[in-house]
This record gives sequence, structure tokens and C-alpha cells, in this order.
Amino acid sequence: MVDKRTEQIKELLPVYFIMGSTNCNGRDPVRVLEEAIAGGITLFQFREKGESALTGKEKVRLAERLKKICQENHIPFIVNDDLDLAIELDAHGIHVGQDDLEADIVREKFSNKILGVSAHTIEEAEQAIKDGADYLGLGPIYPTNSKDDAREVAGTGIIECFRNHGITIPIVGIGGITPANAEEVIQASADGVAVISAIASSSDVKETAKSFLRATSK
Ligand code: TZP
Ligand code: MG
Repeated sequence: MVDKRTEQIKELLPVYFIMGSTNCNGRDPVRVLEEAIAGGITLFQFREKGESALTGKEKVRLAERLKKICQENHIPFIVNDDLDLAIELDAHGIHVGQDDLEADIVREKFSNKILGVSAHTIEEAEQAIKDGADYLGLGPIYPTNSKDDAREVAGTGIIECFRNHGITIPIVGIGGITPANAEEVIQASADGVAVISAIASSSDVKETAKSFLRATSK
């Protein structure tokens, strides 16, 4: 039996847009997010990373603006890897990687919120589930330029492999996903695709988001 929370999380994952100021090619992240929402993204994660990433008050200010837009459009707002920020903003959730805060600690301090965990092995996935993860991020599925310390490309096989091992919680694929390959990721039994550059640096953010929605709902 799939419980209601799991069903609700699955519904949020089809087009999971991840972005921070460094991903927008100099464009205003606020505009990029508005266009992505107009195109139909289903979930948003604020991920402020990279050499020229905002810090301190500037980071908080941008996060607040983006959260407000999400709120107005009924899109849950997830914070990447910054528990203090997630708590300060009363975000809908947080996403942590294997090198970030331990998922069980995050779950304890940020209970009842959406908790996403990146996993690369079955052991990491099983631990994340024990810790209370609501969904797993698996990748990089394809080559990506958006993460300096990305692991080896895993292909869609990693999703099939996890499912064959009995991992049933919601999964998003991440890394190098475009409207052209998104369907493959869903066919490998992911519940959605998590995307940075294909949407954030698109010359037509709204249309690209729409294409992702079409590709993931086939
Ligand atoms: N984790 C694994 S790959 C990746 C992250 C954050 C980057 C995804 O970005 P893009 O531009 O969609 O490949
Ligand atoms: Mg991280």
C-alpha cells in the first residue's frame, strides 16, 4: 500500500527545478523562476552554489524573494543543504547530499517537512529511508557541468537497479537531463526529473519547462 504522503510527494516531483543566482546566466533569478512556474514546474529548490554564489544576508534576501513567488503560485520551496536557512524561512523542505548534514539530524530538527537525500548506492538509499527521507535524488544520470564534484555518470540504469532492489520511495533523476532525454528517465521508473541548466539557462524558460512537463507526463 502506498501511503498518502508518498503519493503527495510523487505528485510534486515530475518537473523539479533547481536554481540559484549562479545558474541564470546573469538574468534575474526572480524572473527565471516566474517563467519556469508559468511553464509548469512542479517543485522548486533554491541551491545557491559556486564561486560567485551569494552569501549571508544577500543569500537570505534572494531566498525570501524566491520563496514568496513559490508561495503565491502554490509551488513548495525546498532549500539545498542549509538547515539554518530552511528553518529561518520556514521552507517546505530541505535536500541534503551525502557530504552534507546527516539526514537523521535534519529529520529531527525539521520534522514534518519534505526531506530529500542524494544517494548513489543501495546502502546510502537504505540509510536515507531509515533516516526518514521522503524522496531520493539519483545521479548524475547524464554528464553535467552544473556540479563541480559530481560523481561518475550513472545512466538511467541506476534507477532501474534501485527499483529492482526493492526501493519504492519516490525518486528523481538528476544530472544532464533535457526535454529530449527526460522521458527515458521516467521510463526507468523515476517519478520525476530534477533540472538546473536546461531550464535556468534556456533562452525560453517557460517553453522549456513546458517541454519537460510534456516529456514527463507521457
Ligand atoms: N547533483 C547531481 S548532478 C547535479 C546535481 C546538483 C547537477 C544537475 O544540473 P544539470 O544542469 O541539470 O545537469
Ligand atoms: Mg549538497
